[in-house]
Amino acid sequence: MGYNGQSPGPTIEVVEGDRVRIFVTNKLPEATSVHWHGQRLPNGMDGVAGLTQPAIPPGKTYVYEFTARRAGTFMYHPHADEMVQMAMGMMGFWVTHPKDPGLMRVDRDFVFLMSAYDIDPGAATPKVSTMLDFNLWTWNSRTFPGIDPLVVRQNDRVRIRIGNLTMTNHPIHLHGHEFAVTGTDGGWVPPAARWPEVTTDVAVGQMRAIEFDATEEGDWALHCHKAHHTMNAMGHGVPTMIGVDQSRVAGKIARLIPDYMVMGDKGGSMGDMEMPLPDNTLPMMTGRGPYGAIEMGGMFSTVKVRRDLARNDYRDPGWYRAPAGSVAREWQGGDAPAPRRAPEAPAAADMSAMDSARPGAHHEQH
Ligand SMILES: [Cu+2]
Repeated sequence: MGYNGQSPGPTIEVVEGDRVRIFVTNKLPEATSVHWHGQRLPNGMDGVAGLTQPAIPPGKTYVYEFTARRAGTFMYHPHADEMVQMAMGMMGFWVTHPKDPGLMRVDRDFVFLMSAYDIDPGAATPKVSTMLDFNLWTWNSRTFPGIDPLVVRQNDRVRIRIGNLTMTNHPIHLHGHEFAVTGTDGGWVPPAARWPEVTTDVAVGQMRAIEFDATEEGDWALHCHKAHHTMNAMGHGVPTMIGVDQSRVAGKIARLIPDYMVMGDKGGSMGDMEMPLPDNTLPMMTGRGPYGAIEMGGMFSTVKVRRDLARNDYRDPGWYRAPAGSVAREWQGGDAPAPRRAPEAPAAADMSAMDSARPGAHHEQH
């Protein structure tokens, strides 16, 4: 599904003040509409089926027409049978550039739309009645390692626009740099109202533009901070096996099920395991980096900051080559210093002395 055969649909880019006419032909077997999320427009162009227009019947073409009055970042999605149509990937991005090209100028301007799907391993059709328990968390309907890196030149001013059309919030975290939220669905954030961040939560139905100066060379992780959002489909309700000795039973099961794997008695690390998977199933997490497995899937990518990119050449430069001596390494300097323990807790008598010094601390005893 999606729009024009893709999900997300095409990113629509216009300039502030442009008069825009959009033809929407409904090739679905059911009615639809398109809502232009965040736009200032005539009420009848807002795309809420039943409220501001009749739903677009299957096979019919409707036209939307309005002036892009405000610069910023917007989204579009159906406002008819939303649960089904959005679960099937119908959504897209809209960027209205400022009329003054010098306003909020950046060197690199990225957009990605977050969407979530619930697709059983081996299946191809998303479950359309899932409310919260999705199993694929995507940027532009892709999961890591299938998401391109964001390639920038050192000292570039970088903007990343992030829209959330999933059913939960996503704390988006950037490594190695501080950023400011410079835009929301409501427009640019005035400079005096910004503060430095390394993580910003993007709530349901929201859009955030973050900006930073890419001063630090390297391959910097950019990801959602919910751990299960950087994984692909996995069994729900997997039991915790840490500390369980499965060695005796494993051999017996393997005689019955040749592909059987002992899982997780030392932890859940899956990055280096090759499990047999049903067709049409994404591995849970399989990215590989220069130092081994990157145990990530889902909402994860990298911002690759390089000093030596040719002008306007933003092809993937490969992995960062760290200067000698600047990578975490095994300690080879003789005995490591002994770990320092926390000082002993104060004796009970001291504790009560401290408590009684605090006004109101001993209410119960009085
Ligand atoms: Cu998330």
